[in-house]
Amino acid sequence: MRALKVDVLTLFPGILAGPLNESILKRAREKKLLDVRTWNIRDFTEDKHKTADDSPYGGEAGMVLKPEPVFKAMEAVKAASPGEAFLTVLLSPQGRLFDHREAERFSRESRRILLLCGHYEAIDERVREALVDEELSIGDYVLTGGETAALVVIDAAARLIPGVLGDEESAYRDSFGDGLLDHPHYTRPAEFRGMKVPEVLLSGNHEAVSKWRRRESLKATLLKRPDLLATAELTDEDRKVLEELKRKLGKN
Ligand code: 4GX
Repeated sequence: MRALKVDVLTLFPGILAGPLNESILKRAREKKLLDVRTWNIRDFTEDKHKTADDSPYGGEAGMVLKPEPVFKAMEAVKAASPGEAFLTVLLSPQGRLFDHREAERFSRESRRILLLCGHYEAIDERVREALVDEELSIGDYVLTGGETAALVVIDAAARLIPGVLGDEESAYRDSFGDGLLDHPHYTRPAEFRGMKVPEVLLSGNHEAVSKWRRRESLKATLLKRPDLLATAELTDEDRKVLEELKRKLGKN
């Protein structure tokens, strides 16, 4: 049985608690397919004010996460799983961009994944140098902290673990697997306020439905995210359909 094992180091474990205790992630944890442990960095401070941050050397604005509590916390995480290997990941805007491929890689990772979430503007560089294997970013924008980024990574990787999604849901799992955007979906009624469901979906012709879906995926990708076509898995038939769509949509 494959499982995703994650330790999250954070100053605000409460940010993760809600999302991990709802819906699919909650069920995955109950089924032992997802094991997430959160650790509060503040518990590893030594002074009576439990100081985790300090002002930067060299005099600039903002605060920096201190190295001592992070080193201590990481030592405690490792001591709690003796003999286990870890992949330590820092979430920050300076990281390599996290995408579906990275999610796949994490979902197949046998080591425990240690996610380090900074809150404040920065983290002491000695943490990065001594403790971090990889630095990842979930996108080119700035968050208030790494916790929401850690949740994105956990969520995207967990749903790829076999058994996390039910049969009904897992049909959707591949929609990014081939690098294309999803096709449109419809449910009852067949006509709603004058808006009709495409005829082919009511036809019962499975082959025609599959062709329609593929075509719609290609169309959505061409119109909304043409950059994805460069790396998508395309058949010769896909390429023909794309050429035809480009002509029709005036994309040439
Ligand atoms: N994708 N942030 C981290 C503080 C920080 C800065 C530098 C360590 C080093 C982000 C993102 C993100 C804001 C999380 C700054 N910690 N994380 N935080 N985009 O914007 O992952």
